[in-house]
Formats: sequence, structure tokens, C-alpha cells
Amino acid sequence: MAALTREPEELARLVVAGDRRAIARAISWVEDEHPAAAALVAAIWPHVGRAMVVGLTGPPGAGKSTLLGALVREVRRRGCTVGVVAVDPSSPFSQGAVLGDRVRLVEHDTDAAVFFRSMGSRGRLGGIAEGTVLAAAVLDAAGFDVVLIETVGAGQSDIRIADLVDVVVLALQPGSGDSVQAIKAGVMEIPDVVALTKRDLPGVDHFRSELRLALGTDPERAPALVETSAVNGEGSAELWDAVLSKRAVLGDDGVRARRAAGLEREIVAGVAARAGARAQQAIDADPAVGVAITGLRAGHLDPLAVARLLDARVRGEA
Ligand SMILES: Nc1nc2c(ncn2[C@@H]2O[C@H](COP(=O)(O)OP(=O)(O)OP(=O)(O)O)[C@@H](O)[C@H]2O)c(=O)[nH]1
Ligand SMILES: [Mg+2]
Repeated sequence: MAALTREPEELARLVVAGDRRAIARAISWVEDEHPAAAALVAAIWPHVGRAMVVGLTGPPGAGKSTLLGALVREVRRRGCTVGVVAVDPSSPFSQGAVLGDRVRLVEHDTDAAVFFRSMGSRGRLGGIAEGTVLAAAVLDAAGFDVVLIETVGAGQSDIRIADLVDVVVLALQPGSGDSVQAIKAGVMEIPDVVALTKRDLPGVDHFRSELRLALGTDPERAPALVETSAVNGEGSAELWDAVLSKRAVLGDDGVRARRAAGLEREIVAGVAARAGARAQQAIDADPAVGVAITGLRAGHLDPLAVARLLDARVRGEA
């Protein structure tokens, strides 16, 4: 491949053909907001939508990356190919040596069947989700049956991956009281499946009861609860079964609607973040702003007058 192509259409063609170097290059393009990324995304988009996309999130240290490894093995055991995006600087998949170990662990025809990619989570306008979704789309277009996305989410509304994927799994280890409180308070988005990780640790019985209480028993709304242990190698098959059954309940229309709503929110958030950044740059570069702020400090101008002036300057009207 001539130094890999610079043409977005040719790169898209290679991605769709499953060329691994092209997949890696394409993900870099969307991650780095390469000038030709838009044309690349447009060219692959007709091929996106076949993969089952599963988000795996949870607080730091909950056992996400370990669980991800177990899920990759489980999905391979069932004969499916799998692409992984880990938005996690500390992911074992981000380090070459560990990557090698993980791939060997999979014990399969890994070259073609498994693709790992880790992405940084900092420095993006509009948060991590835009680049992550596009990286997952690249893997989808490349023909992987399953795409797994690992993100760190400590609670509140930062399980931002939730409605951008088909099914979201939240990993919680025994003693994750903060997350239970967040669920109870209704400030954490309810996932489809909760994986109670590290069930070999003490305190699991108490935590299970706490979690069940917080999640409720409404069969329509309550997530599936599956216990896993990497130490004993337990729970991966049950976890994947729960993912599949949630996916089946949602159906194709449910998944499409969920993803459309998530994308709409991401697009709006991205546009708003970029507009905010542009406004900030305009304000920083505008000498009239310094004058107005001085006036505010000296008491010549009131805050509303300063805000109006800044608005007008940003809009180019003053
Ligand atoms: N006892 C026990 N330890 C586990 C289990 N799963 C993971 N761990 C350990 O828990 C720690 C965190 O595991 P990770 O898989 O790196 O967790 P993570 O959620 O990806 O962590 P971050 O990426 O740092 O947020 C590691 O020391 C693992 O060895 C388990 O089932 N049982
Ligand atoms: Mg991790």
C-alpha cells in the first residue's frame, strides 16, 4: 500500500475490505480530526450498522479492562470477530507488551478476528464521544461482528456512551457505594446490564443486596445483574448472554432510535462546544473586552452592560 493512501475514498475501500493497517489509519484520522476525516466517514457510512456495538463503562479500577479481555475471549469462543476501542489511558490494551499478552490470551486466529485500539480521552472538543463513536464506526464498517467500547464513567451523567451503543454494561466492584448512591439519586443513567465484578472479594453479598435494592425489580427498567470474577474465570458467558438478551428486547428499531438520539445529542454538544471555544477565542483576542472589564472593576460599567457588549463583539455587531 503506497505509504498507505492519502485519499479518503481509497482508505474507506481498504477499511471495508478489512485491511488492518487501513483500519488503524482510519481511526487515527477520526481521532486526530484529520482534514479528510469527513470524506472518509462519508465513504464508510453506508457500510456502518451491521456490528453489535456494546459499551463497557464503570468507575476507575472496577475491573473493566479485565472484563473486556474476558468478553473478547467469550465472543471469540462463540465464533464472532471483535473490534475494541478502549477510551482509557490506563487500559492494558494501550501498552504494546500487554497488548501482546492479551492477544495471546485470546488463543485464536487473532490476526483477522480481533482488533484492539486505545484512544486518549483528553483534549477533544465536545468530549470523548465523537471520536469514539467514529472509531467504532470504522470497526463496524470493517466488518467486525461485535464492537466493544471501554470508557471510564464514575457516575453522574458521565456514562456518555450509554445511548451511542446498542447495549451498555456498567461494571461495579463490591463496595462501590458512590455508584449505588448515584443510581438511587437518579443521577446515573441506568445501564442495560450491571456486571458485579470481583465477586471473589469479601463484601460481595452485602453489595449485591444494596445494588438490587437500588436497581429495583421492574422488569421493564431494571438492568440485568450478572456477577463475574476474573480470578475464577466466572460469569463471562452469563454476561454475554445478558447482553444478547437485552439487545433482543430492544430490537433493531429500539437500537436505531437509541443511537439516533445519542448522535443527535453528540452533534449538538459538539457544535455548542466549538461555538463556545470560538467565542472564548474572540473574547480573548478583543482589546475592547479589556477596556470593558476595566470599566467593570472601576465601577463605571454594570455587569449586564459588559455582558451585552461582549455578546455584541462576539457576534461582530459592535
Ligand atoms: N480479586 C479480583 N481482582 C480483580 C478482578 N478483576 C480485576 N481485578 C483487579 O482489579 C484491578 C483493576 O482491574 P482493571 O481491569 O484494570 O480495572 P479497570 O476498571 O479497567 O481500571 P481503570 O482502567 O484503571 O479504570 C486490577 O488489579 C485487577 O487485577 C476480579 O474478578 N477479582
Ligand atoms: Mg481499564
